[in-house]
Amino acid sequence: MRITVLSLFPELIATVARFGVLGRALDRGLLELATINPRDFTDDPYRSVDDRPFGGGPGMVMRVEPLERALEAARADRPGRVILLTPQGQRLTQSRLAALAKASHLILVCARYEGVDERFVETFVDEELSIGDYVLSGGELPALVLIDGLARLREGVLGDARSAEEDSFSDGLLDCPHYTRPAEYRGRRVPEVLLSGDHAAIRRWRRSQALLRTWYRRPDLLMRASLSEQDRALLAEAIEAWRLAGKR
Ligand code: 9D3
Repeated sequence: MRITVLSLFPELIATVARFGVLGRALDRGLLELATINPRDFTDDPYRSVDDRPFGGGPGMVMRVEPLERALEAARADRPGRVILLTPQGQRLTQSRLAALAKASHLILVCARYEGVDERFVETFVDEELSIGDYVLSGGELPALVLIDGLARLREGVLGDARSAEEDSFSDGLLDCPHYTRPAEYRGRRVPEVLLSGDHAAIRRWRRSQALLRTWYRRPDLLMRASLSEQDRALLAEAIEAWRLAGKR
């Protein structure tokens, strides 16, 4: 899979992408990342990529021509799905990530200033995505969020010990709590079941904790999750234990 990012700050994308799981995926050729700067496609002496909004008002708008030429360069040797990162987009979710991970070429367009000329969106953009309802200063960090999420879904990026399938959110639930040594820290012991060696009991405990946490912290997720009869029984039992422990 190739990802081409159109950005006025290509070094920001390239720098962040060097680290961790994503960096290793790029090193191993499991993912190809290219950046294109629309400023390199301007034709005036000031290399201006933005201009004042028709109708007046504060802020500047990204001009359509440098973006169009940058996009032409991005598609020169392979067509691609064009995604604009914008606060006006559909919310990025794990299922949207999974769908995008199947593409052969994604072209991510990052806006700065107030946004891009709407005619660019109408003419060239296939999909508009937001990463959440808060105000950032541009599309670069959202693009990196998207790229990071995509990289972990590519075959071979994660070790086979842990598949992307068993991730939190692929089954619509939050993750269970995790512990490592020491077995006691400041008088707090790790839940005994995790030390028991009883793998069926451990699996049940983890599932019940995932269900309980999702019920308590993110009831919105629980509403959409498809729970088995056994899940429902586990959750009912966990809620009862939680109430008896006086947590509420
Ligand atoms: C404060 C400026 N706002 C006008 C009232 C509009 C605005 C324009 C440009 C708000 C944010 C941005 C820059 N943001 C993005 O390009 C962006 C974004 C975001 O801010 N939040 C969540 N997801 C995304 S994806 C792209």
